[in-house]
Amino acid sequence: MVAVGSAVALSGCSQATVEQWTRWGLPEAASDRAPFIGNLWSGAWIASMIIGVLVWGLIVYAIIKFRRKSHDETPKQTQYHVPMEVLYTLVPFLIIGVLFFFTVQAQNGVLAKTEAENPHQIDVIGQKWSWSFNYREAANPAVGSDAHTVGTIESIPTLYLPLNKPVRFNLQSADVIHSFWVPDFYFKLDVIPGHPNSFDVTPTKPGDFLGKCAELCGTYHAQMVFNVKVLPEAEYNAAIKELAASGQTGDLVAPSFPTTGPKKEG
Ligand SMILES: [Cu+2]
Repeated sequence: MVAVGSAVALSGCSQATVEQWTRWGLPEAASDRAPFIGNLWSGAWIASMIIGVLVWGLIVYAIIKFRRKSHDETPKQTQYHVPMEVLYTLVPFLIIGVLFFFTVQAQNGVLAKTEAENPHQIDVIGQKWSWSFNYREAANPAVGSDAHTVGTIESIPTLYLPLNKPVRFNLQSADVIHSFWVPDFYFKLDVIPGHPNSFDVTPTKPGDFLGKCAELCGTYHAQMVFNVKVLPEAEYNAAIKELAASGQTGDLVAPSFPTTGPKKEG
Protein backbone atom coordinates (compact mmCIF):
# COMPACT_ATOMS: atom_id res chain seq x y z
CA MET A 1 0.00 0.00 0.00
CA VAL A 2 2.91 2.32 0.75
CA ALA A 3 4.37 1.57 -2.68
CA VAL A 4 1.02 2.12 -4.38
CA GLY A 5 0.41 5.29 -2.34
CA SER A 6 3.77 6.85 -3.17
CA ALA A 7 3.53 5.82 -6.84
CA VAL A 8 0.21 7.65 -7.02
CA ALA A 9 1.57 10.69 -5.15
CA LEU A 10 4.72 10.91 -7.28
CA SER A 11 2.92 10.63 -10.59
CA GLY A 12 0.72 13.61 -9.62
CA CYS A 13 -2.47 11.76 -10.52
CA SER A 14 -5.86 13.39 -10.59
CA GLN A 15 -8.40 12.78 -7.84
CA ALA A 16 -10.32 10.47 -10.18
CA THR A 17 -7.23 8.33 -10.77
CA VAL A 18 -6.52 8.13 -7.06
CA GLU A 19 -10.11 7.00 -6.46
CA GLN A 20 -9.69 4.39 -9.17
CA TRP A 21 -6.73 2.99 -7.23
CA THR A 22 -8.99 2.49 -4.23
CA ARG A 23 -11.15 0.28 -6.47
CA TRP A 24 -8.06 -1.65 -7.60
CA GLY A 25 -8.32 -0.18 -11.09
CA LEU A 26 -12.04 -0.67 -11.71
CA PRO A 27 -13.99 2.23 -13.25
CA GLU A 28 -16.68 3.95 -11.18
CA ALA A 29 -19.64 1.57 -10.85
CA ALA A 30 -22.66 2.36 -13.04
CA SER A 31 -25.02 -0.58 -12.40
CA ASP A 32 -26.85 -2.33 -9.58
CA ARG A 33 -24.80 -5.50 -10.19
CA ALA A 34 -21.45 -3.79 -9.72
CA PRO A 35 -21.01 -4.48 -5.97
CA PHE A 36 -20.91 -8.26 -6.52
CA ILE A 37 -17.99 -8.12 -8.94
CA GLY A 38 -16.41 -5.10 -7.22
CA ASN A 39 -16.25 -6.89 -3.86
CA LEU A 40 -14.99 -10.13 -5.41
CA TRP A 41 -12.29 -8.18 -7.27
CA SER A 42 -11.13 -6.22 -4.19
CA GLY A 43 -11.33 -9.30 -1.97
CA ALA A 44 -9.23 -11.36 -4.38
CA TRP A 45 -6.59 -8.62 -4.49
CA ILE A 46 -6.48 -8.32 -0.71
CA ALA A 47 -6.23 -12.12 -0.31
CA SER A 48 -3.44 -12.24 -2.92
CA MET A 49 -1.56 -9.46 -1.15
CA ILE A 50 -1.76 -11.28 2.20
CA ILE A 51 -0.54 -14.52 0.64
CA GLY A 52 2.15 -12.61 -1.27
CA VAL A 53 3.48 -10.95 1.88
CA LEU A 54 3.50 -14.32 3.67
CA VAL A 55 5.42 -16.01 0.84
CA TRP A 56 7.91 -13.14 0.42
CA GLY A 57 8.42 -13.10 4.20
CA LEU A 58 9.17 -16.83 4.28
CA ILE A 59 11.58 -16.49 1.34
CA VAL A 60 13.49 -13.64 3.03
CA TYR A 61 13.48 -15.55 6.33
CA ALA A 62 14.89 -18.67 4.65
CA ILE A 63 17.53 -16.68 2.78
CA ILE A 64 18.81 -15.07 5.97
CA LYS A 65 18.36 -17.92 8.44
CA PHE A 66 19.82 -20.66 6.25
CA ARG A 67 22.80 -18.85 4.76
CA ARG A 68 25.84 -21.05 4.26
CA LYS A 69 27.78 -20.85 7.52
CA SER A 70 30.74 -23.06 6.81
CA HIS A 71 32.64 -24.09 3.70
CA ASP A 72 33.39 -27.57 4.98
CA GLU A 73 30.07 -28.74 6.33
CA THR A 74 27.22 -29.96 4.13
CA PRO A 75 23.90 -28.62 5.50
CA LYS A 76 21.48 -31.06 7.03
CA GLN A 77 19.59 -32.85 4.24
CA THR A 78 15.84 -33.34 4.54
CA GLN A 79 14.43 -35.70 1.97
CA TYR A 80 10.89 -36.20 3.22
CA HIS A 81 8.86 -34.05 5.53
CA VAL A 82 5.34 -35.43 5.50
CA PRO A 83 3.57 -32.70 7.55
CA MET A 84 5.12 -30.04 5.29
CA GLU A 85 4.08 -31.86 2.12
CA VAL A 86 0.53 -32.36 3.41
CA LEU A 87 0.43 -28.65 4.27
CA TYR A 88 1.50 -27.42 0.85
CA THR A 89 -0.94 -29.79 -0.83
CA LEU A 90 -3.87 -28.71 1.33
CA VAL A 91 -3.27 -24.95 1.39
CA PRO A 92 -3.77 -24.44 -2.39
CA PHE A 93 -7.02 -26.43 -2.19
CA LEU A 94 -8.12 -24.21 0.67
CA ILE A 95 -7.31 -21.07 -1.36
CA ILE A 96 -9.17 -22.41 -4.41
CA GLY A 97 -12.11 -23.41 -2.20
CA VAL A 98 -12.43 -19.93 -0.70
CA LEU A 99 -12.14 -18.22 -4.11
CA PHE A 100 -14.68 -20.67 -5.55
CA PHE A 101 -17.17 -19.98 -2.77
CA PHE A 102 -17.04 -16.20 -3.24
CA THR A 103 -17.04 -16.52 -7.04
CA VAL A 104 -20.23 -18.60 -7.01
CA GLN A 105 -21.86 -16.08 -4.69
CA ALA A 106 -20.91 -13.17 -6.97
CA GLN A 107 -22.07 -15.10 -10.03
CA ASN A 108 -25.46 -15.83 -8.47
CA GLY A 109 -25.75 -12.15 -7.61
CA VAL A 110 -25.01 -10.80 -11.09
CA LEU A 111 -27.11 -13.43 -12.88
CA ALA A 112 -30.18 -13.12 -10.63
CA LYS A 113 -33.28 -12.13 -12.57
CA THR A 114 -34.94 -8.87 -11.60
CA GLU A 115 -38.11 -9.03 -9.52
CA ALA A 116 -39.64 -6.19 -11.53
CA GLU A 117 -42.77 -7.26 -13.43
CA ASN A 118 -42.05 -5.88 -16.89
CA PRO A 119 -38.43 -4.94 -17.34
CA HIS A 120 -37.48 -3.10 -20.51
CA GLN A 121 -36.31 -5.77 -22.94
CA ILE A 122 -33.53 -5.26 -25.44
CA ASP A 123 -32.42 -7.93 -27.88
CA VAL A 124 -28.73 -7.57 -28.63
CA ILE A 125 -27.30 -9.10 -31.77
CA GLY A 126 -23.57 -9.46 -32.09
CA GLN A 127 -22.45 -9.68 -35.69
CA LYS A 128 -19.10 -9.37 -37.41
CA TRP A 129 -18.19 -6.49 -36.76
CA SER A 130 -20.72 -4.52 -34.85
CA TRP A 131 -23.82 -4.67 -32.67
CA SER A 132 -27.51 -4.26 -33.32
CA PHE A 133 -30.10 -3.43 -30.69
CA ASN A 134 -33.74 -4.31 -30.80
CA TYR A 135 -35.87 -2.42 -28.26
CA ARG A 136 -39.00 -4.42 -27.43
CA GLU A 137 -41.19 -1.52 -26.44
CA ALA A 138 -44.45 -2.39 -28.26
CA ALA A 139 -46.19 -2.90 -24.90
CA ASN A 140 -44.77 0.31 -23.44
CA PRO A 141 -47.54 2.94 -23.88
CA ALA A 142 -44.94 5.72 -23.92
CA VAL A 143 -43.34 4.22 -27.06
CA GLY A 144 -45.94 1.95 -28.66
CA SER A 145 -43.73 -0.06 -31.00
CA ASP A 146 -40.50 -1.98 -31.23
CA ALA A 147 -37.52 -0.13 -32.63
CA HIS A 148 -34.01 -1.05 -33.61
CA THR A 149 -30.56 0.27 -34.36
CA VAL A 150 -28.22 -1.56 -36.72
CA GLY A 151 -24.54 -0.94 -36.15
CA THR A 152 -21.93 -1.38 -38.84
CA ILE A 153 -18.18 -1.08 -38.80
CA GLU A 154 -18.54 2.42 -40.29
CA SER A 155 -21.28 3.66 -37.97
CA ILE A 156 -20.87 2.88 -34.30
CA PRO A 157 -24.30 2.17 -32.79
CA THR A 158 -25.67 3.81 -29.66
CA LEU A 159 -27.43 1.77 -27.00
CA TYR A 160 -30.04 3.79 -25.08
CA LEU A 161 -30.83 2.70 -21.54
CA PRO A 162 -33.31 3.98 -18.92
CA LEU A 163 -31.79 5.24 -15.67
CA ASN A 164 -32.64 3.22 -12.52
CA LYS A 165 -34.98 0.90 -14.45
CA PRO A 166 -34.29 -2.82 -14.80
CA VAL A 167 -33.39 -3.91 -18.33
CA ARG A 168 -33.37 -7.47 -19.61
CA PHE A 169 -30.78 -8.09 -22.31
CA ASN A 170 -31.35 -11.04 -24.65
CA LEU A 171 -28.11 -11.85 -26.43
CA GLN A 172 -27.90 -13.55 -29.83
CA SER A 173 -25.11 -13.96 -32.29
CA ALA A 174 -25.39 -13.93 -36.08
CA ASP A 175 -22.08 -15.68 -36.66
CA VAL A 176 -19.35 -16.41 -34.09
CA ILE A 177 -18.96 -16.03 -30.32
CA HIS A 178 -18.82 -12.41 -29.18
CA SER A 179 -19.03 -11.01 -25.67
CA PHE A 180 -21.26 -8.12 -24.66
CA TRP A 181 -19.41 -5.84 -22.27
CA VAL A 182 -20.02 -2.44 -20.71
CA PRO A 183 -16.99 -2.09 -18.42
CA ASP A 184 -18.67 0.48 -16.15
CA PHE A 185 -21.46 -2.04 -15.40
CA TYR A 186 -18.85 -4.57 -14.19
CA PHE A 187 -20.57 -7.15 -16.33
CA LYS A 188 -20.05 -9.08 -19.51
CA LEU A 189 -21.69 -12.13 -21.02
CA ASP A 190 -20.86 -14.27 -24.02
CA VAL A 191 -22.99 -13.94 -27.15
CA ILE A 192 -23.12 -17.44 -28.58
CA PRO A 193 -24.63 -18.50 -31.94
CA GLY A 194 -27.58 -20.85 -31.45
CA HIS A 195 -27.53 -20.36 -27.69
CA PRO A 196 -29.45 -17.26 -26.55
CA ASN A 197 -28.19 -15.81 -23.25
CA SER A 198 -29.95 -13.28 -21.12
CA PHE A 199 -29.23 -11.16 -18.07
CA ASP A 200 -30.83 -8.30 -16.15
CA VAL A 201 -29.15 -5.11 -15.09
CA THR A 202 -30.25 -1.72 -13.78
CA PRO A 203 -28.15 1.25 -14.89
CA THR A 204 -27.60 3.49 -11.87
CA LYS A 205 -25.55 6.34 -13.29
CA PRO A 206 -26.67 8.75 -16.02
CA GLY A 207 -24.32 9.65 -18.83
CA ASP A 208 -22.29 8.25 -21.69
CA PHE A 209 -20.32 5.02 -21.51
CA LEU A 210 -18.49 2.78 -23.89
CA GLY A 211 -19.33 -0.84 -24.64
CA LYS A 212 -17.22 -3.36 -26.47
CA CYS A 213 -16.78 -6.95 -27.56
CA ALA A 214 -14.75 -8.88 -25.00
CA GLU A 215 -14.23 -12.05 -27.00
CA LEU A 216 -11.55 -12.14 -29.69
CA CYS A 217 -13.93 -12.86 -32.56
CA GLY A 218 -11.86 -12.12 -35.65
CA THR A 219 -10.01 -9.55 -37.72
CA TYR A 220 -12.06 -6.47 -36.80
CA HIS A 221 -12.83 -7.50 -33.22
CA ALA A 222 -11.28 -4.29 -31.91
CA GLN A 223 -13.82 -2.23 -33.86
CA MET A 224 -16.82 -3.90 -32.20
CA VAL A 225 -17.53 -0.95 -29.94
CA PHE A 226 -20.77 0.81 -29.13
CA ASN A 227 -21.85 3.91 -27.26
CA VAL A 228 -24.10 3.63 -24.23
CA LYS A 229 -26.39 6.49 -23.25
CA VAL A 230 -28.14 6.17 -19.90
CA LEU A 231 -31.08 8.61 -19.82
CA PRO A 232 -33.98 9.33 -17.44
CA GLU A 233 -36.87 7.05 -18.45
CA ALA A 234 -38.91 9.78 -20.18
CA GLU A 235 -35.93 10.74 -22.36
CA TYR A 236 -35.21 7.08 -23.03
CA ASN A 237 -38.81 6.56 -24.21
CA ALA A 238 -38.51 9.64 -26.42
CA ALA A 239 -35.25 8.35 -27.96
CA ILE A 240 -36.79 4.96 -28.78
CA LYS A 241 -39.91 6.64 -30.17
CA GLU A 242 -37.68 8.74 -32.41
CA LEU A 243 -35.94 5.59 -33.69
CA ALA A 244 -39.33 4.05 -34.48
CA ALA A 245 -40.49 7.28 -36.15
CA SER A 246 -37.43 7.21 -38.40
CA GLY A 247 -38.60 3.86 -39.74
CA GLN A 248 -36.38 1.61 -37.64
CA THR A 249 -39.27 -0.56 -36.45
CA GLY A 250 -39.71 -4.29 -36.34
CA ASP A 251 -37.48 -7.17 -35.39
CA LEU A 252 -34.00 -8.23 -36.25
CA VAL A 253 -33.50 -11.93 -35.77
CA ALA A 254 -30.18 -13.77 -35.71
CA PRO A 255 -28.93 -15.71 -37.57
CA SER A 256 -30.91 -14.57 -40.63
CA PHE A 257 -29.59 -11.12 -39.93
CA PRO A 258 -26.70 -10.34 -42.30
CA THR A 259 -23.19 -9.77 -41.03
CA THR A 260 -21.63 -6.41 -41.74
CA GLY A 261 -18.04 -6.56 -42.87
CA PRO A 262 -16.05 -3.49 -43.89
CA LYS A 263 -16.74 -2.14 -47.35
CA LYS A 264 -14.15 -3.17 -49.94
CA GLU A 265 -11.90 -0.33 -51.08
CA GLY A 266 -12.13 0.78 -54.74
CU1 LIG B 1 -16.92 -9.70 -31.37
